[in-house]
Amino acid sequence: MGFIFKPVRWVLGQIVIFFDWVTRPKPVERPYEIQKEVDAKTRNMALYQFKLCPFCVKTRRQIRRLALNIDTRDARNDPNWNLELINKGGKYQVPCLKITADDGTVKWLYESTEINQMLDEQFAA
Ligand SMILES: N[C@@H](CCC(=O)N[C@@H](CS)C(=O)NCC(=O)O)C(=O)O
Repeated sequence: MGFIFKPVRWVLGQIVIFFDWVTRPKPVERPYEIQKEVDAKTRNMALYQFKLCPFCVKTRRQIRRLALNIDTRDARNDPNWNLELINKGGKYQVPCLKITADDGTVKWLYESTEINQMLDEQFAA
């Protein structure tokens, strides 16, 4: 039966991606200098994610809506990101936002709702 799940998951994923694309949110517009400050703050963030995961779509939409330039890392297909997420983040679950502070300390923030809330608190206009 396992062989059924993969294609079904793939088809559902494609549908999610399609509706995400059709209804994609419009990014906020900021004055150039303010956007530069925001970019400086998000430079130390990276989103570990899967392309077809609905929770990742939710967080990517938030990133788009807030016009954030956050690096996305494919934790399913890229073995480097996959291993880093498991070994340093602590578990194989996406989305996960890696935040590196100026002093080098790293925080791994799991759960789409928590990530979206944090981004909203920091960057909503
Ligand atoms: N409550 C979590 C759910 C995240 C979740 O279930 N992610 C799935 C992908 S859609 C996952 O990481 N699965 C790990 C795996 O495939 O082994 C959230 O909202 O972020």
